[in-house]
Amino acid sequence: MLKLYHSPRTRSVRIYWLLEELRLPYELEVVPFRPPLPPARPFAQASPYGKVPALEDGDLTMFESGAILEYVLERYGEGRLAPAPGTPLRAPFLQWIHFAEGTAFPPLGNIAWHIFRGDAETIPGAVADYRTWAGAALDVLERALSGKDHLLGADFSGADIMMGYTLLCAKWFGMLSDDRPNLVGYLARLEGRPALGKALAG
Ligand SMILES: N[C@@H](CCC(=O)N[C@@H](CS)C(=O)NCC(=O)O)C(=O)O
Repeated sequence: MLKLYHSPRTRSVRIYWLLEELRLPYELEVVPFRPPLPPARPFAQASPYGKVPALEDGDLTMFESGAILEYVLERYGEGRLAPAPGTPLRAPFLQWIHFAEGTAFPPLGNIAWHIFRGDAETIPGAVADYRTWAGAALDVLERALSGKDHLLGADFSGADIMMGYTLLCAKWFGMLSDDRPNLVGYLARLEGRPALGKALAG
Protein backbone atom coordinates (compact mmCIF):
# COMPACT_ATOMS: atom_id res chain seq x y z
CA MET A 1 0.00 0.00 0.00
CA LEU A 2 1.16 3.53 -0.71
CA LYS A 3 2.19 5.58 2.32
CA LEU A 4 2.30 9.39 2.21
CA TYR A 5 4.17 11.53 4.72
CA HIS A 6 2.28 14.80 4.97
CA SER A 7 2.37 18.04 6.94
CA PRO A 8 -0.63 20.36 6.73
CA ARG A 9 -0.39 23.21 4.20
CA THR A 10 2.99 22.07 2.86
CA ARG A 11 3.81 20.78 -0.61
CA SER A 12 2.57 17.34 0.48
CA VAL A 13 -0.93 18.79 -0.07
CA ARG A 14 -0.22 18.12 -3.76
CA ILE A 15 0.20 14.39 -3.29
CA TYR A 16 -2.65 14.07 -0.78
CA TRP A 17 -4.85 15.85 -3.33
CA LEU A 18 -3.62 13.59 -6.17
CA LEU A 19 -4.28 10.36 -4.23
CA GLU A 20 -7.77 11.59 -3.40
CA GLU A 21 -8.51 12.54 -7.03
CA LEU A 22 -7.43 9.07 -8.14
CA ARG A 23 -9.30 7.39 -5.26
CA LEU A 24 -6.32 5.16 -4.53
CA PRO A 25 -5.97 3.33 -1.23
CA TYR A 26 -3.12 4.76 0.84
CA GLU A 27 -1.87 5.24 4.36
CA LEU A 28 -1.41 8.80 5.57
CA GLU A 29 1.19 9.70 8.16
CA VAL A 30 0.78 13.29 9.32
CA VAL A 31 4.05 14.66 10.69
CA PRO A 32 4.30 18.04 12.42
CA PHE A 33 6.05 20.62 10.25
CA ARG A 34 9.18 21.98 11.90
CA PRO A 35 10.35 25.13 10.08
CA PRO A 36 14.08 24.76 9.46
CA LEU A 37 15.01 27.89 11.40
CA PRO A 38 18.57 28.20 12.72
CA PRO A 39 19.95 26.34 14.59
CA ALA A 40 17.68 23.63 13.11
CA ARG A 41 18.79 22.41 9.72
CA PRO A 42 16.69 21.61 6.65
CA PHE A 43 15.83 17.95 5.97
CA ALA A 44 14.83 17.44 9.59
CA GLN A 45 11.19 16.45 9.20
CA ALA A 46 10.02 13.11 10.60
CA SER A 47 9.87 11.46 7.18
CA PRO A 48 12.18 9.52 4.86
CA TYR A 49 14.75 12.03 3.50
CA GLY A 50 13.55 14.60 6.07
CA LYS A 51 11.22 16.47 3.70
CA VAL A 52 7.51 16.46 2.96
CA PRO A 53 6.11 15.08 0.83
CA ALA A 54 7.66 11.62 0.84
CA LEU A 55 6.00 8.53 -0.56
CA GLU A 56 6.65 4.85 0.09
CA ASP A 57 5.46 2.19 -2.33
CA GLY A 58 6.75 -1.20 -1.22
CA ASP A 59 10.55 -1.07 -1.47
CA LEU A 60 10.48 2.32 -3.20
CA THR A 61 10.81 5.56 -1.25
CA MET A 62 10.59 8.91 -3.05
CA PHE A 63 10.67 12.61 -2.40
CA GLU A 64 10.10 15.67 -4.68
CA SER A 65 6.43 16.38 -5.27
CA GLY A 66 6.66 16.67 -9.05
CA ALA A 67 8.50 13.37 -9.41
CA ILE A 68 6.07 11.64 -7.04
CA LEU A 69 3.12 13.00 -9.01
CA GLU A 70 4.56 11.79 -12.32
CA TYR A 71 5.35 8.37 -10.80
CA VAL A 72 1.91 7.86 -9.29
CA LEU A 73 0.15 8.88 -12.51
CA GLU A 74 2.37 6.58 -14.58
CA ARG A 75 2.07 3.61 -12.22
CA TYR A 76 -1.52 3.92 -10.98
CA GLY A 77 -3.23 6.61 -13.06
CA GLU A 78 -4.67 4.27 -15.70
CA GLY A 79 -4.65 7.18 -18.14
CA ARG A 80 -6.34 9.63 -15.78
CA LEU A 81 -5.12 13.22 -15.20
CA ALA A 82 -2.22 12.97 -17.68
CA PRO A 83 -1.98 13.10 -21.47
CA ALA A 84 -0.23 10.00 -22.81
CA PRO A 85 3.47 10.31 -23.77
CA GLY A 86 3.80 11.36 -27.39
CA THR A 87 0.45 13.14 -27.56
CA PRO A 88 0.31 16.93 -28.21
CA LEU A 89 -0.63 17.91 -24.65
CA ARG A 90 2.18 15.91 -23.04
CA ALA A 91 4.77 18.68 -23.50
CA PRO A 92 2.72 21.46 -21.89
CA PHE A 93 1.71 19.00 -19.14
CA LEU A 94 5.39 18.46 -18.24
CA GLN A 95 6.20 22.15 -18.67
CA TRP A 96 3.55 23.29 -16.19
CA ILE A 97 4.43 20.60 -13.65
CA HIS A 98 8.01 21.85 -13.57
CA PHE A 99 7.17 25.54 -13.85
CA ALA A 100 4.97 25.19 -10.75
CA GLU A 101 7.77 23.97 -8.49
CA GLY A 102 10.94 25.02 -10.32
CA THR A 103 10.12 28.62 -11.25
CA ALA A 104 6.87 29.92 -9.74
CA PHE A 105 7.32 28.48 -6.25
CA PRO A 106 10.90 29.51 -5.25
CA PRO A 107 10.25 33.25 -4.76
CA LEU A 108 7.12 32.37 -2.75
CA GLY A 109 9.15 29.93 -0.65
CA ASN A 110 11.71 32.65 0.01
CA ILE A 111 8.96 35.01 1.18
CA ALA A 112 7.62 32.29 3.51
CA TRP A 113 11.09 31.70 4.92
CA HIS A 114 11.55 35.37 5.77
CA ILE A 115 8.12 35.44 7.38
CA PHE A 116 9.04 32.39 9.52
CA ARG A 117 12.34 34.01 10.50
CA GLY A 118 10.61 37.28 11.29
CA ASP A 119 13.43 39.20 9.59
CA ALA A 120 11.88 40.26 6.31
CA GLU A 121 13.84 43.50 6.34
CA THR A 122 17.27 42.04 7.16
CA ILE A 123 18.31 42.18 3.52
CA PRO A 124 16.76 45.45 2.34
CA GLY A 125 14.66 44.94 -0.73
CA ALA A 126 14.91 41.14 -0.78
CA VAL A 127 11.25 40.43 -0.10
CA ALA A 128 10.24 43.15 -2.57
CA ASP A 129 12.41 41.42 -5.19
CA TYR A 130 10.84 38.02 -4.42
CA ARG A 131 7.41 39.57 -4.80
CA THR A 132 8.44 40.99 -8.20
CA TRP A 133 9.72 37.59 -9.37
CA ALA A 134 6.63 35.78 -8.06
CA GLY A 135 4.42 38.39 -9.73
CA ALA A 136 6.19 37.90 -13.06
CA ALA A 137 5.55 34.14 -12.89
CA LEU A 138 1.91 34.80 -12.02
CA ASP A 139 1.65 37.08 -15.06
CA VAL A 140 2.83 34.22 -17.28
CA LEU A 141 0.07 32.05 -15.84
CA GLU A 142 -2.53 34.78 -16.11
CA ARG A 143 -1.86 34.93 -19.87
CA ALA A 144 -1.70 31.13 -20.24
CA LEU A 145 -5.13 30.70 -18.65
CA SER A 146 -6.87 33.19 -20.89
CA GLY A 147 -9.98 31.46 -22.26
CA LYS A 148 -9.12 28.18 -20.51
CA ASP A 149 -10.62 26.42 -17.51
CA HIS A 150 -7.40 24.52 -16.80
CA LEU A 151 -3.77 24.61 -17.87
CA LEU A 152 -4.29 22.07 -20.64
CA GLY A 153 -7.64 23.46 -21.72
CA ALA A 154 -10.97 22.00 -20.66
CA ASP A 155 -9.62 18.99 -18.78
CA PHE A 156 -8.24 19.03 -15.23
CA SER A 157 -4.83 17.27 -14.96
CA GLY A 158 -1.93 16.62 -12.61
CA ALA A 159 -0.38 19.87 -13.81
CA ASP A 160 -3.26 21.73 -12.16
CA ILE A 161 -2.52 19.93 -8.90
CA MET A 162 1.12 21.07 -8.98
CA MET A 163 0.16 24.64 -9.90
CA GLY A 164 -2.84 24.75 -7.60
CA TYR A 165 -0.67 24.42 -4.50
CA THR A 166 1.69 27.14 -5.77
CA LEU A 167 -1.29 29.44 -6.32
CA LEU A 168 -2.69 28.67 -2.88
CA CYS A 169 0.61 29.87 -1.43
CA ALA A 170 0.40 33.02 -3.56
CA LYS A 171 -3.08 33.59 -2.15
CA TRP A 172 -1.96 32.91 1.45
CA PHE A 173 0.83 35.48 0.97
CA GLY A 174 -1.59 38.10 -0.32
CA MET A 175 -0.40 37.96 -3.94
CA LEU A 176 -3.60 36.98 -5.70
CA SER A 177 -6.06 39.78 -6.30
CA ASP A 178 -8.66 40.84 -8.81
CA ASP A 179 -6.04 42.31 -11.13
CA ARG A 180 -5.34 38.70 -12.18
CA PRO A 181 -8.93 37.58 -12.88
CA ASN A 182 -8.00 34.44 -14.83
CA LEU A 183 -5.95 33.17 -11.89
CA VAL A 184 -8.61 34.07 -9.33
CA GLY A 185 -11.25 32.16 -11.32
CA TYR A 186 -8.92 29.22 -11.94
CA LEU A 187 -8.02 28.87 -8.27
CA ALA A 188 -11.68 29.10 -7.28
CA ARG A 189 -12.43 26.21 -9.68
CA LEU A 190 -9.64 24.15 -8.14
CA GLU A 191 -10.76 24.99 -4.59
CA GLY A 192 -14.20 23.66 -5.50
CA ARG A 193 -12.79 20.15 -5.95
CA PRO A 194 -13.64 17.91 -2.98
CA ALA A 195 -10.25 16.16 -3.19
CA LEU A 196 -8.43 19.45 -2.57
CA GLY A 197 -10.85 20.27 0.25
CA LYS A 198 -9.93 16.99 1.93
CA ALA A 199 -6.19 17.55 1.43
CA LEU A 200 -6.41 20.99 3.01
CA ALA A 201 -8.51 19.81 5.94
CA GLY A 202 -5.92 17.46 7.39
N1 LIG B 1 10.98 20.55 -4.19
C1 LIG B 1 10.49 19.78 -3.08
C2 LIG B 1 10.43 20.67 -1.86
C3 LIG B 1 10.05 19.92 -0.61
C4 LIG B 1 10.13 20.83 0.61
O1 LIG B 1 11.07 21.63 0.75
N2 LIG B 1 9.14 20.71 1.47
C5 LIG B 1 9.12 21.55 2.62
C6 LIG B 1 7.69 21.74 3.09
S1 LIG B 1 6.72 22.63 1.90
C7 LIG B 1 9.91 20.90 3.73
O2 LIG B 1 9.84 19.69 3.94
N3 LIG B 1 10.67 21.70 4.46
C8 LIG B 1 11.32 21.28 5.63
C9 LIG B 1 12.80 21.28 5.59
O3 LIG B 1 13.38 21.73 4.58
O4 LIG B 1 13.35 20.82 6.56
C10 LIG B 1 9.11 19.21 -3.43
O5 LIG B 1 8.45 19.75 -4.33
O6 LIG B 1 8.70 18.21 -2.82
